[in-house]
Order: sequence, then structure tokens, then C-alpha cells
Amino acid sequence: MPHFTFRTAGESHGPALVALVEGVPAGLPLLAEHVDTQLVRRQQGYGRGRRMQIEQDRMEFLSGVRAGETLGSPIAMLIRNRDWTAWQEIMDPAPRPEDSTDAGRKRQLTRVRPGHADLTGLLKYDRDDARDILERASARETTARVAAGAVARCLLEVLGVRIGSHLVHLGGVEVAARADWPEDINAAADASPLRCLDAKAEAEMIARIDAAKADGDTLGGICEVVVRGLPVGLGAHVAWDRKLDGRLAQAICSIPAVKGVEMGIGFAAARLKGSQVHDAIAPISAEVDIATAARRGFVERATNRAGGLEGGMTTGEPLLLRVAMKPIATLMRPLETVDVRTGQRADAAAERSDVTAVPAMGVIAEAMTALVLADAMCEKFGGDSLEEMRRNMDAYLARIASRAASRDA
Ligand code: EPS
Repeated sequence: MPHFTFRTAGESHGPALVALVEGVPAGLPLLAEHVDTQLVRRQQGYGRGRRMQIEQDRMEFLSGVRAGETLGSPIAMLIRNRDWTAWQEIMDPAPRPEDSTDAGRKRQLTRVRPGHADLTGLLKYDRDDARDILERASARETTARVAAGAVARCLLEVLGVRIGSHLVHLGGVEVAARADWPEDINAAADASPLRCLDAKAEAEMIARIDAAKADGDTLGGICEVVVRGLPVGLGAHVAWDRKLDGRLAQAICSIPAVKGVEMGIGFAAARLKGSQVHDAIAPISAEVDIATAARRGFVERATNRAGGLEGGMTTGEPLLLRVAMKPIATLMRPLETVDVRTGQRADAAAERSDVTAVPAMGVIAEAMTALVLADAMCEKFGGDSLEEMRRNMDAYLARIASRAASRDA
């Protein structure tokens, strides 16, 4: 039974998106601007289409927050779609009147796009118009995930956990390897057009985006999520569905267009020997403060190829995830398909879309990571109030410190 859960609802061109978060302890400071800041971050990134100029996502709390603090009750959040005004007739929930023109049937999509949910969704749900599928399959839905993730992020931050991400690959261009990250990864990444920390590689990526746009094509890429400050021992080795790596993989791979996630060195580990993969363990340096040392179990590793996970549990080293996104399926120079109305060959529909949304995907991956980690923190430390959760966490870390102290005595 998950402890910290969320649901989203809403169609891309419907009136609004909704996020419902449950399991947040009472007493967590939470302001609309904490959520809005994350929504704005998701809307950035070179290569996005006109829709991002139409939307200026802002969240309204409907429940669960009072006077700037959570109540422990479900938190419902509403984000209106500005584009709704242009789509009201097409997306109207009411049945069309008998004497209506066919305006409400405008924007039907039957030339299903390869790589999108259009065709399989239409067959599975027995619909004639792929709009009934694509409106929900649209990555617009991730707005609501980022809103939910912002709540998770607030909880993690007050417990000393920081999440950042940056783009490491786009359209065939790789960033240069780096030994470390800036102290505030997001402050640095958000200041650049693609959320990339390598300006030289980024210039080449931008040129490729421009070229892909001119060709009516799209580009995919990879983002790295980095989480610092996690205590050792979140997740559990004892059951398949409590393993944190499995929970993270599920959450990350559920992001639209994401095709894979690597933890630490990921797939590269399969091609190396054990001695080249596993991170040797050493006593922690005496310079590290006690609170940090306790989170890391009073040990340190010179390398972190495991990406902060061993046995389905956090090690206390930074959690490292690399998330791969395929190119967006809507191509302005479309692939061939079948028109489901006629059964004949046709060019796939070319709806307004983005050339790439990899920078936004990094922000979404942060949100999904935050949601999984908030759940794991609530599972480990429980508590109906933030103070109770903090006490439980402090007691756990104090026990780890006392183990080390009694051993050293
Ligand atoms: C999307 C298509 C585009 C994107 C949209 C995802 O929307 P539209 O069809 O209205 O131009 O802009 O992303 C968002 C609206 C968003 O907020 O991220 C798609 O088909 O997935």
C-alpha cells in the first residue's frame, strides 16, 4: 500500500488539468508559488511549439492546504488550460444538439500517427476519432504530474533532500563528461536554453533542433536526474514491489515518450567486470559532519557507479538516473500510415507540436523521482504530521550514529 500517492485527470484541450495528492503529512509549509515555480520550469526549453506561448500554467489549490500549511487531507490542485477557449466546441462534454453543424467534429484525427497512442488506443477503446485517445495521451498531462511532484519536492526539501536535473544528450550530441555538478544544478541548468551544463555541446544541439524543424522532423535525448541528501535505507530488499530501483523505473518509464532509464552506470555495467563496477566502501572521512555522515551510514565510496542504489535501497550516495526520451511522434513531414476511416494508405496527421521536449522531460523526471522518494520517505518514517516524521527520521539517523559511536569506543 503506497503511502504518498497521486492521480491526475484532464485532457490536453479540455478546460483544465487536475492533480490529487494523498498522504502528505500535516504541517508542511506549502504555497502556490512552490508549485507554480515548477510549472514554469516545465514550460521552458528551446524546441517547443506555439502551445507553450499560449499556456502560462498556474495552479489553484482546491483542498488540503490552509494558511500556507498542509492539513494532512488530500491536496487537490487545478491548472486551467488557456487553449480551452479555442477548443470549447470541439471538446464540449455535452452531447451535440441534433441540429448542430459539424463544428464539434472538427479536428478529427483518423490518419493515425506512427509512434503515438492514436491507433492502438482507438482500437482498444473502440473509438472512431483518435482525438478521444490523443487528448489524454498528450504530454500536456505531465503538467499535473509536475504539480503533484512539487508537493513531494517540498516535503523532501524540508527533510534535507535536493533534486536536480540537466540534459546530457540531444539528437546525437553528447555533453562532455564532468567530474561533478554545480552546488545548485537547477539554477545552472534552468539558466540555459536546453537545461544543459555544457555550452559548447548545447550550441550544436540548438543547430540540430533548427535543422530538424526545417526538415519537419523531431529529436529525442537524455536527461540526468541527481538527488542529494537521501538517507541510507529507503526502499527495501525484501519484496519485489518495495525495491526502490523498480519503483523508480516504473515511475520514470511512465513519462510519455520515455523509453528507458539507467541507474548509475546502467547498461555499461553489463559490459564490465565486477571489480570495475562495484564501489569499494571506506570509513567516512573525519571531516564530514555527523548529520551528513549518519545519512551516509558512516561510510563513503570513492566512486558511485551504483548511482546511490544497492539491493533496491538507497546507499546515501547521490541517486543518479539517466532518462532516455524518443523523438516526439508528431512529424510535420509525416510518415506513411493508414487512414482508419477509409483503410487506405495516407500521410499521418501533422498536428501542431514540438520539435523536442527533452528539457521539459528532465523537469518531469525530477517530479516523478520526487513522488517515488516522498512515498519511500513516508513509508520509512511515517507520521501524520511533519514534526512526527522528522522525529522518526532523526531517531533512525541517531541510531545509525550510535552504532558507529559504540563501535569506535
Ligand atoms: C503535445 C502536443 C503539443 C504540445 C503538448 C504535447 O500540444 P498542442 O497539440 O496543443 O500544440 O505543446 O504539450 C503541452 C501542451 C504541454 O503543456 O507540455 C502532444 O501531442 O503530446
